[in-house]
Order: sequence, then structure tokens, then C-alpha cells
Amino acid sequence: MNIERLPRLLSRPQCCMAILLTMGVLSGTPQLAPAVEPATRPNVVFIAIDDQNDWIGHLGGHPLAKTPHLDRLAEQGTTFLNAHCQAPLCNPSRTSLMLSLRPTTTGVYGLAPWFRTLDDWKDRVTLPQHFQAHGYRTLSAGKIYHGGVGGPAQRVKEFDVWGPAGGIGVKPEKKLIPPTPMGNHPLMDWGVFPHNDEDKGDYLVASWAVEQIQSAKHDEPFFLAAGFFLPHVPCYATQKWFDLYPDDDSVLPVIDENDRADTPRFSWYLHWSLPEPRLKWVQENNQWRNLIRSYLACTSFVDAQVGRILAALEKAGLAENTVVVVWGDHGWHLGEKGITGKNTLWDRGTRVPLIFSGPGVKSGQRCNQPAELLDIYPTLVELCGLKTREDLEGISLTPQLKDARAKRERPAITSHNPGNHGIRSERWRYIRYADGTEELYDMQRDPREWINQAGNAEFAKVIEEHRKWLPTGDRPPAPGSKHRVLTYDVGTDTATWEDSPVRRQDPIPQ
Ligand SMILES: [Ca+2]
Ligand SMILES: [Ca+2]
Repeated sequence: MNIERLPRLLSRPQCCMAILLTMGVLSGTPQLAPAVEPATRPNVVFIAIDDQNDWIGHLGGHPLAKTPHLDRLAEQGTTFLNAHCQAPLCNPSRTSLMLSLRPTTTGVYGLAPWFRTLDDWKDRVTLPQHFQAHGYRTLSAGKIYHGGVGGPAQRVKEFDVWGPAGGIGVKPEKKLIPPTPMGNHPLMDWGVFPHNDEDKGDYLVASWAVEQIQSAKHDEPFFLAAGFFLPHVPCYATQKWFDLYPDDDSVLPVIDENDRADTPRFSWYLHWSLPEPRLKWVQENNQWRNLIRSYLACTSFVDAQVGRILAALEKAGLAENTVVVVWGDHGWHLGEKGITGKNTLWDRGTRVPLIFSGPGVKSGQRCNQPAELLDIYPTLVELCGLKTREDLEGISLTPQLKDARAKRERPAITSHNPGNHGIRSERWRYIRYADGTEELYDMQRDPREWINQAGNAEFAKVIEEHRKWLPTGDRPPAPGSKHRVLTYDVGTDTATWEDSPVRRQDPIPQ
């Protein structure tokens, strides 16, 4: 595909859709012809980590993060240091990744709907289905899609084999932290309490994945998806993982208490009223350090589960012929910019781990080029020699997997509801909100995104270059959209957050 044309294609989803329909590629019947004999194709182990930001050892997002297994995988393969989600929220991010389509193309922006309920996407061939159609046995455990995928008839269409659902697993009898604002949501909890790692949902998911690897037939390739729930809240961990992190303020991220003074008011609308507490609440309730230690403890625990799967591949003699990809679905704030949680267009909300290893992947590489999660689909297709698809919006990362210095023209683009987009190039972060307000950060000089340079005339040209990549003509939220859905009416300057109007004079919810 001509890279020069991409911004234009992106800015005209309807036009793009018409082209794709003409090509017959959205009809639901994939044009499949095996490109490589199935027996010689590599296996795929596809590992998702929920709400995992860049607090991963080698990503440097937190100086104390301990993730030895992910760091070793990165050493064995290629890790992307500038990888970003397409939506800073589970459902739209995962929908985008599994279809290799942007939220602005699918209209899926909120925690609902499940894309199969939409006429345009009900028969769309997902990443695992494309592998299934090429003779792969597809297996899934834990959180790969957001929520259930429907009844048994639909489940077998999505994956051949289903393992345990994973999730939280063992819970304390009552919440460990004081009641949180916005309704004391049951998921808003964290801390240490006596339990066994073996009773956690993620442990069971890893155990099941290990069993599948041990019993895999060596003459039939498999696509094994394992989705870890932690460090999603509630961040419960056992003492052993807490003990990896000091019980003092050295764990706290460095923040500017006045950081939001130069961010547009509209930036608040993206996370207007949510169960995730603000920084003010965690500070006042003496929960900031506890939350950070809990999140880091859960990250290290999940890292150990990834390690169990990787060890099983080695032991089974499958490591040489298995492509492993690890990704997080979006980032998470832990006090930065005055909030905890997701739903932002800054690096802390969009930057994620993305690691590939295995056949076709050069080892020991760290790539600074912008990468997007929707690139995973075409990358795996190419690495495994499947027939390429012309209807994906991702661009294969295989050039970077061979040579990390290979340039990527396209920045990473994240959208949170129509009209709000973050554009991340190698050096800059540019954000434009639906009301036209903007932010610009020089990520080399200001990696914490403290100084908004959008009003600095010196950078007018930088802004102009980044604006070219903004999706336009965004699809409105698809039928059934709800939970964290934000729309904006330019005529009345009224934003609507989860069906309620937000006006200029409304106080920012704390
Ligand atoms: Ca998530
Ligand atoms: Ca600031």
C-alpha cells in the first residue's frame, strides 16, 4: 500500500469502506488460499495483559518495575519502545486489535457494544479466525475479548477450544480500601491479603496454557491466546510480590501537582465521571503508595505467569518454531495528570508493551519507531506465511522485526470517542480534542508531558505535520454504544458524557 495515501484513506472512512466493498473484502467471505504448507508454519502464542502500562523493566516507565521474564523475552526478540493502543479502553482497543480496524472505522468506542452485534462486523474475519481458516487449531483462555462473546455456537466460531475464563479469582471478604467516590465500585480495590497465587484467575489461565503446550500435536500448528486480567483493578497480590517493592515513597511516580493547568478543559471530559479515583482522593486517603505497590506487585505476578508459558514452550521443544507476541491493551495512570485509570490520550494512557519473538524476529532489538496494536494482525499473518489481507488498517511490523532501524512513516494514532485523537511520532505527542483544543509535547525534552507547547509559535510546523494524520469523518458511536462514551456538538458547544450534558461551567468532578 502506498504509504503516502494513508492519511487520506484514514480521513475518509466512508470512501475507504466503498473501496473495500468494491474489492469484495468486507463481504464476510475471506478469499483464502494457503501461501505456505500448514505443517511448516510456526505456532503462535498470543499473550494479552489487561491495563498494563509501560511499567515494565525494559520499557523504563517505572524505575523499580521488576519483570524479568518479559525483559528476557524482549532480549530474545524485538521489543517496541514506542507502541500505542488505538483506544485507551478495553473493548475498543481489543476490537481494533482483533479486526485491525480503527475505532473511527468500526464505531466501537465504549465498553459496549460487542462488535458481532453490528451488521458491518458480524461476519468480519478476526485475527484468530484467519489462522483457523489456514489450518491452525485456535485456543483461548482468560481475557482476550472484553466480556463474553455469546453462546456456545458463537464461541466455537471465535476459537476452536476454550479454556478457563480467568479473571479476578480469589477475593477478600470485603474491600481492602475505604469506600471510593462515584459509587464505591467493587472493582476499585487493591492491596495485599492472605491467599494463594495458585487460586488466582491468571495462574489458572497460565496453567491451562502450559497444559495445551505440553499436549500440542507437533504436526498441526496452533494459535494459543492467553489473556491475563491483572494488573487491572482490583489489584490483589500476595505478600511475596509486594515485598519486591519498598514500602516508602520511592515507589511514587514523579508528578507535577499543577500539571493540568495547561491542559484543555476538554481533556477532563474524556474521563469526566468515573469510578477510578482521582489523585486527590488516593492522597487524602493514604492510598497512593498502596495502589502503586499493588499495581507493581500484580505486574510482577503476571510477568511470572508469562514466564511459566515461555518455560513450557522451551521444555516442549516448541520455542524455535513458535512466534510469541505479548501486548497490553492500553496504559493506566497512577497519579500522573491528577488521575488514576485509563481514558486519556497521553503516553501513560496509550503506551503499552509490545514484544515479538520467534522465527522471523531478530533477537536483542529495541525499536523506537511508532507501532500500533492493530499492526499485530498483519504482522502475524506475514510471519506465519498466511495469505495477506488487503482490508486491514494495520501495517506489518516485519521490516522492523528484521531491522529495528527501518523507518515507519505513520505515527501511532489513538482515539477516544469521535473527534479526540492522539498522534505519537518518534519525537512528538500531539493531541486534538473534539472542540478543537490541542496539546503538543516534545517527548525527548519533556518525556513526562508536563509542558504543553501547542500555543508555542516555534512549533507551528510540527503541529501542522501531525495534524495531517488526524482521522476525520469518524464514525459516530455504533448502535448500542455505552459506558465511557463521549460525544460533542459543535453548534451548541455541548459535550455529552454517558447521556448527560457537560457544560463549560460545570465543576470538574473530583
Ligand atoms: Ca483493559
Ligand atoms: Ca502540564
